Amino acid sequence: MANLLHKGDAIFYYRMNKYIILGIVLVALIGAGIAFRYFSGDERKPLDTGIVREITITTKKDQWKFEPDDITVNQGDKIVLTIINEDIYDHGIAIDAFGVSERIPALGTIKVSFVATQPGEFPFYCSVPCGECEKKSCEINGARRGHIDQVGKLHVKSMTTTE
Ligand SMILES: [Cu+2]
Repeated sequence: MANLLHKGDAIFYYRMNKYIILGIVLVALIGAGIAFRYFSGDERKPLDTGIVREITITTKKDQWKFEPDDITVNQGDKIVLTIINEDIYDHGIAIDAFGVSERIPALGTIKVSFVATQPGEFPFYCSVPCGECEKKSCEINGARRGHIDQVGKLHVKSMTTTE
């Protein structure tokens, strides 16, 4: 059969082969890329270390303050918060980034847990209107605090090497 091919045909087939080989190489590269992503634990996949981190937070009596109000955790850890309300009125806790929103009943204790999947700095705050300081006795350093002051920060340290 080959001897029936004209010279032009041979060049045509040679070029076609080049494109087919190029195509195969391309498909193989893309496939390898997908496989690498899949097996190497791409950082866009939610991280879950299986480590449980227990933290206790207290809402101090008549201070409209979470104690502690600055918390650092590792990405991928399961955070179990125990929140103790020292006040005779309700408070709340919300961490929007992790879908946390709970009421903390007066003089009550609640537990909330979530996995800190994404790294960064996230605010947490009281999500239940709880009033404010109305008398001299609850002033802190000459300032009267209230619901809007009851905020904190959650730092989630990245556990991937890209950050
Ligand atoms: Cu409040």
